[in-house]
Amino acid sequence: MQPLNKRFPEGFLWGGATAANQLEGGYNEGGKGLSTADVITAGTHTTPRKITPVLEQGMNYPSHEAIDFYRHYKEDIRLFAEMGFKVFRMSMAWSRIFPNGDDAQPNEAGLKFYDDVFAELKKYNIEPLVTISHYEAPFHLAQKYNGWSDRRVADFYVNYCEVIFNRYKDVVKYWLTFNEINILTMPFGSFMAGAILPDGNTEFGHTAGAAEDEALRYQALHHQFLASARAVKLGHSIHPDFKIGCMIAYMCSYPLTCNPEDIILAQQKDNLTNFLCSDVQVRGAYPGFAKRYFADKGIEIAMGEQDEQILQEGRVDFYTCSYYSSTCVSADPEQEKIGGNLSMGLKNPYLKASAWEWQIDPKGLRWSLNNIYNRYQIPMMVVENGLGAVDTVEEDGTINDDYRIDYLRGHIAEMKEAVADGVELIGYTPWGCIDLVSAGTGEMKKRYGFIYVDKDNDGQGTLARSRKKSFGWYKQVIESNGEEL
Ligand code: BGP
Repeated sequence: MQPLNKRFPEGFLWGGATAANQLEGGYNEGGKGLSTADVITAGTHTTPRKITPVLEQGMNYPSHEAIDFYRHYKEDIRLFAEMGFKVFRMSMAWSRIFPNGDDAQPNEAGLKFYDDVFAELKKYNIEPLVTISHYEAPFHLAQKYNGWSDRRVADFYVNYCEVIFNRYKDVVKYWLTFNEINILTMPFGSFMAGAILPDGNTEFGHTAGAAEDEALRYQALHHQFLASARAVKLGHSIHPDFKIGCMIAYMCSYPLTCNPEDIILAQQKDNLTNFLCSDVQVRGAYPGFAKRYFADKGIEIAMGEQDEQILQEGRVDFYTCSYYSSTCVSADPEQEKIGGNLSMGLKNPYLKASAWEWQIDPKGLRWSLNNIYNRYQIPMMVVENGLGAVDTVEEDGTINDDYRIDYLRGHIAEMKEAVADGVELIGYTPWGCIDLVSAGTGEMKKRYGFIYVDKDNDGQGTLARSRKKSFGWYKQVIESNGEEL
């Protein structure tokens, strides 16, 4: 027996992750149409965001300027290169390419913008990892078709894919069809992930929670599955070397106790929230527990005759997920009062939480990676992970984000353990490698970056970039391929 080599593999893809609507700005420049993200106002941890179909004067819509990557991309990519990035996860704004989503022709200026971004990445040998749809769609598709609830939106999406696959086939190899596709199963995902307009109540994240809403979300999800599968098949026909993956918000939920009721509940939650989508995207068919759930809830998914075949023929090449925290579940409703209720589940007495109540659990990442890999045995990437925190700029301009270093160090160490366990992990792109707008709250002060951006919650600031302490630390992590943590 060889001694165990506890190291990240050679060629491991170290980098960082972002999304267009949280980063780019230039929301109405270069012929871009309004996207669903562009009509959501800023909020805070305690005040909800609002969806305003007609833009209101004087309102702060964080996506409109974001951190203006639109104009700063050269500077930002230079900083990523300085850290030694091998890969950069970004998304494309669909409405930059098809301003309305259902246009006959793509917008050349939008395509040109990404030509320029990819050329800049190429200069530094940074591999792009492109999310085709990250929490946005052309707003027109929401207004005219009620977003993904309409099957025709899948055709528009596939058309968009065809255009970008052909345009960028020589510069982009890694693609993700939908960001955190499983978020569409949750009430707050309707508009953000599904472009489904809220009925009456325009509070971001709000749906009536009624049974028909759930059925509509699963129908919309089915349309995204079809769109994803068709994109995979099409992508492979356009370039056989394309690697096209799924992306799941992996939510690690432990049973609160060893009561078998809690164990079953945790497993059910793992199945429904984490594995339903990846089973369809990786294995090409709905799992039995999904069919049972639909039957129990009286949900009937309208399926076309070819749909099963489409799903089967469009299986992804690799699996990716976000991982931020873990929670607990209990079959005992009293536990909510006793144990403490976090926004995402029950408190774990062994863990500390971030200022936004996200529990910090590096070991949960090792557990999750093993759990996923045991099921699929295909290459995996962690494409989001990180600590959202308030940073302080010292008088001398330094930002000493040791808490962020601690968080990432712990998670990278556990990824290394997972690699030693046999998990085929090929890359890691921590979230918000440069400070950007929070997807959940619309805030700027919830920062994840190695690079600080001078902008506050009200949208004020110079947008100047500066290196945090974690910048130098991550550079050394990449240089040493994860040996120096
Ligand atoms: C994921 C999203 C990202 C992102 C991240 C952090 O769910 O894919 O877009 O922003 O979470 O969340 P937040 O920005 O709410 O802190």
